[in-house]
Amino acid sequence: MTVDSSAASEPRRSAAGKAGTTGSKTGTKRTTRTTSRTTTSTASRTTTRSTTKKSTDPELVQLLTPEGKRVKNAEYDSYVAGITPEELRGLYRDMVLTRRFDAEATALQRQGELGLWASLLGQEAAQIGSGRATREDDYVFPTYREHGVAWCRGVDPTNLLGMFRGVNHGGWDPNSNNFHLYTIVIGSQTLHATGYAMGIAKDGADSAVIAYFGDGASSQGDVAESFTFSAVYNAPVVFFCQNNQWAISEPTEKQTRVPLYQRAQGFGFPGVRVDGNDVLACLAVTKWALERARSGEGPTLVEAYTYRMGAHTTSDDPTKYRADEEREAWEAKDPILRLRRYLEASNHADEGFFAELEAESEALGRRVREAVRAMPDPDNFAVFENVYADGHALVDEERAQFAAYQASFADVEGV
Ligand SMILES: Cc1ncc(C[n+]2csc(CCOP(=O)(O)OP(=O)(O)O)c2C)c(N)n1
Ligand SMILES: [Mg+2]
Repeated sequence: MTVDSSAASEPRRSAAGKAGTTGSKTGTKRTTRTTSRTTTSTASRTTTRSTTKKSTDPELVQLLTPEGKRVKNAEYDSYVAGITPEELRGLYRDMVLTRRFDAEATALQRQGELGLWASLLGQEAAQIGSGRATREDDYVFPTYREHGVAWCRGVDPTNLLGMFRGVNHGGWDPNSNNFHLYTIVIGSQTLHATGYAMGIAKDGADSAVIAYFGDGASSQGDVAESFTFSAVYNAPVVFFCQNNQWAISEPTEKQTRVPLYQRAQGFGFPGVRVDGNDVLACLAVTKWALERARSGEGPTLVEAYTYRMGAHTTSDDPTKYRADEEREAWEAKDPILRLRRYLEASNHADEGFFAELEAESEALGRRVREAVRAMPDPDNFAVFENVYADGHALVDEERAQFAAYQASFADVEGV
């Protein structure tokens, strides 16, 4: 891991319900956010949402402003206090390379090399900050968009692409990097994470589990069940919700009446809203939450407040349901730009560093492109393998039907 976790020296917080001393935690008497959203009556039904901060907005934990200014935070500073310039450059490098990889994957889909791609554009800080907060022995349960977290866990980026090309069902061994396979069934991985966390607690391990999910997933019953079980069993799990404001075409307002982090209070554990475009804040808050889990204090909900800059997937067209101004407002809060500004202002990186990184990014793009094009097509019958450990009559029947279907092409070719 790039970042030393020994800075996590702040005294442990008390258990659920007493955790909040700042406005950004649950358990405090904060007024909830009133959202101001005007729906346009255009044919495309795009929406314009207020991006100006109101006095009723819940506070974000923020350590770096969009202008790249370091701001003090009494509660979380200690978690990044020992961070070195080299580690800061490392976080920057992680975000730049992740974005480059993501752009390459999007281009590969457009060129017909991938069937689909789910871009993480805009969410680099949330993923790199939280990913770098994890320890090697922690276990990560991602959705389908956690390319930055995969990068932090040491999963080779080319391995993420096989499933999107349709040549395999996963592409990596989850136990090699303690990074579970991508999960498309929305919210279900939070249950897997909770069960896994209950298991490692029974084993007496001091590692922790982190489950990623989205604002849309927060409406799933699976997520509510995970919250209940993890709270009641005091499971060492961090629920990391990337609130990127959209669940395909549904805005967050359609998922919840309260800021998402406040949901945790009803289940009896702390929730925190962090600036999801601030890599330092995401690192600090996730370290804190993982420390709580490791020291037996149970689950935490972290809501990383961010924005999906791109389409939901390459099959989606966001211009049909949201206004350009919304995206433009979030562009000003770009996670990579703000760390660059900070690095430059504090003389932690020079032109040589940025130039080298640019070259490294291009090399990564090339490597990914070549690797995808060279991926062999799978054996047509591989899909029937590994369905049941000991085989199954129905699978045998389906395999036979498929074989007959394949054979039917031989006739056509022979005509
Ligand atoms: C159980 C289930 N229901 C519906 C879907 C279809 N679906 C795919 S992505 C998605 C939206 C998820 O939104 P969110 O949780 O906010 O994650 P994001 O895509 O924004 O990262 C939906 C409804 C699904 N994959 N699984
Ligand atoms: Mg979302």
